[in-house]
Amino acid sequence: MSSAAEETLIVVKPDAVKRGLIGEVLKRFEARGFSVRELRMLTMSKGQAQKFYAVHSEKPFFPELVAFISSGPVVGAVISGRDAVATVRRMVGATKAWEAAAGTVRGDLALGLTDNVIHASDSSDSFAKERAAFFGG
Ligand code: FUP
Repeated sequence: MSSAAEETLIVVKPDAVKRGLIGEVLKRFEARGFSVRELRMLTMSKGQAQKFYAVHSEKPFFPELVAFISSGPVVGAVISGRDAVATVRRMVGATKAWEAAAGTVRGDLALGLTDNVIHASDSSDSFAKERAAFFGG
């Protein structure tokens, strides 16, 4: 049994903020037993978005991704708790929201690909980089 306390980053994306889903998304992680450690609403500049999504910079969808994530306010939260990275990713669901299982954030709230409601770090290494890109420093 794994019980390591970890931190991860979620970002409630512009589509979800516009739809009034900030509380619905955060509630799910709190209800599961995670704690919100840091929380901020901001609109990313194009440069900040490029840094945040640097891992995808060579992908064909990178320009679309950067344009979308910087298109309006987002809410970033550092989520803390047992096995946070993997468990939060399971709660988020499949990238293509139409393929995401019911009960996951995307499976219950989204139908898009780029506009798929939420980002969550895929490793502790990604978390460190994304936290720096989102909160600064
Ligand atoms: P995920 O980790 O599930 O958020 O998904 P990925 O890291 O594979 O992709 C990062 C983001 O790029 C996803 F939120 C969706 C978006 N994306 C596209 O917009 N087009 C694609 O073809 C693939 C991914």
